[in-house]
Amino acid sequence: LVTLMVVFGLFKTCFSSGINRASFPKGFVFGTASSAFQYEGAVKEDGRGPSVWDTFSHTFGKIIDGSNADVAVDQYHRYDEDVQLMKNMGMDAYRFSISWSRIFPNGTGQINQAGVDHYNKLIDALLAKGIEPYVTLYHWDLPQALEDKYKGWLDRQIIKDFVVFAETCFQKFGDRVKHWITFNEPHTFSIQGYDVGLQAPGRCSILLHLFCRAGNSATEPYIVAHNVLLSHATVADIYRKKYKPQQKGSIGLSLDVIWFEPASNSTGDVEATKRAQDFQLGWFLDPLIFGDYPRSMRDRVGNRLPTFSKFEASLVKGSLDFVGINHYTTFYGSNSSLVTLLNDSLADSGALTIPFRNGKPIGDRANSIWLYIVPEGMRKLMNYISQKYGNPPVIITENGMDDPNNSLISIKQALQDDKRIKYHNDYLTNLLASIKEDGCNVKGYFVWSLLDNWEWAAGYTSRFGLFFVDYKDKLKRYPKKSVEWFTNFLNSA
Ligand code: PSG
Repeated sequence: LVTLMVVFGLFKTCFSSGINRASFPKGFVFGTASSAFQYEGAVKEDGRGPSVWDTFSHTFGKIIDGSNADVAVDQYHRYDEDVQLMKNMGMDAYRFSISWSRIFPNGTGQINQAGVDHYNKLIDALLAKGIEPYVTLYHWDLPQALEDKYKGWLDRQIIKDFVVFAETCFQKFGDRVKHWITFNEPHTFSIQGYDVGLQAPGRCSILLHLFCRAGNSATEPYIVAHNVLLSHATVADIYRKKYKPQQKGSIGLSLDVIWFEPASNSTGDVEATKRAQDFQLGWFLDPLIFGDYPRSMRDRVGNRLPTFSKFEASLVKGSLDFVGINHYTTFYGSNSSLVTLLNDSLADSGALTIPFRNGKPIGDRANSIWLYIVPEGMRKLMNYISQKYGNPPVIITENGMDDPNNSLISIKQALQDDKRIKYHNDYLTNLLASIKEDGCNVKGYFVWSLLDNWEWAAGYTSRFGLFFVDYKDKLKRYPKKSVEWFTNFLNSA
């Protein structure tokens, strides 16, 4: 009887809602995602130059476990093995990023051929196994040289240097790479890097510069975001005119979006929740689709918000073939002027967004303090984008959850990730409903992440992988139960 129950239980977790690849439209892409700094390691090999994240992670007190990504999960050397893992699951695609300072160790100038060779090998290994590369050009690892030279994203010179880096990638890899993501989460790195200082380059002015030596939390996040938008648009324009006609690829970017649910149905909270979404998704997607920042941002930020010239506005507007969305969680939104005390960009929205109401969490929590599990948020977000922005093609470029890195439990226990299976099953069920029942134009889904990896300021304390990485034994990879689930999902029917 016990055996029967176990078998039945397994059956239930595996097939409960009965969805699988065949439930999705033909051609829908399934993949896993990663980024160079979190995966590669080999930070001093083959001529790679340092990035702002090397500097930041080696600064005392910035990473909770005092770790760095000098080795990370060593994908620089183990890409063949990792590609085989994707292949075994039946994944269609792999999203990874190119380290700018491997290609240009000084950010500009001389190309480092060894860096180009590495990505050629990775791309060829993927294609040899029938896996499509989706390439992110900028996943936060700015060459330190450009930070030193002119403060990186704060200076307009960055646009020119990013264009050279991007064109080099199109020239070297564009014969085989057909999906380009210029930027990963400009909202996250503008806020974390320049408003609260919790990520590289660690600039802020909150709390009288107690956390950060330099920075201006009221202006710099907006300047950074503006230069990112202009960089994206310039590169997209060049790609479409010079490379796309032969290479026939597509170009977009990835935006992090928390779904916000009004904390109450009061007008104040409902309006505040709309503003919160303007200040997160709208900050980037309004310019990219409509050609300007949201009205609420222009009104509230005033002359601290940079403006687009007529030419720039027309360059930015429509500069996407698809919208990449990194979606993990849902928070409540409420009206609040309390946060203005901080005198930073977060205060400007006049909205408080937190995962609690009356002391009760909005959903079950994963390991990250910001990651609450609310699967319906996925469907609501897809509908919001479709309705507000004219149903553009969307790719979910990240979705996933983490477990703690718990050294007290055995590997065998750590592989039993039923919570992750349920997370993906439930988010995918909602995504499917947004496509099939609501008509949202979603084209693909990438799991964050293939492997456990180095989670920025959280270091190695967080495990987002479908595969467990044994940091104590030569970085061996072990499939969690979710690997079996995805293998069934992708190969049945
Ligand atoms: C994404 C979304 C939120 C916070 C952090 C991220 N959120 O909803 O509050 S960062 C993002 C990133 C990747 C990370 C991964 C997990 O692109 O590099 O490892 O998500 O944090």
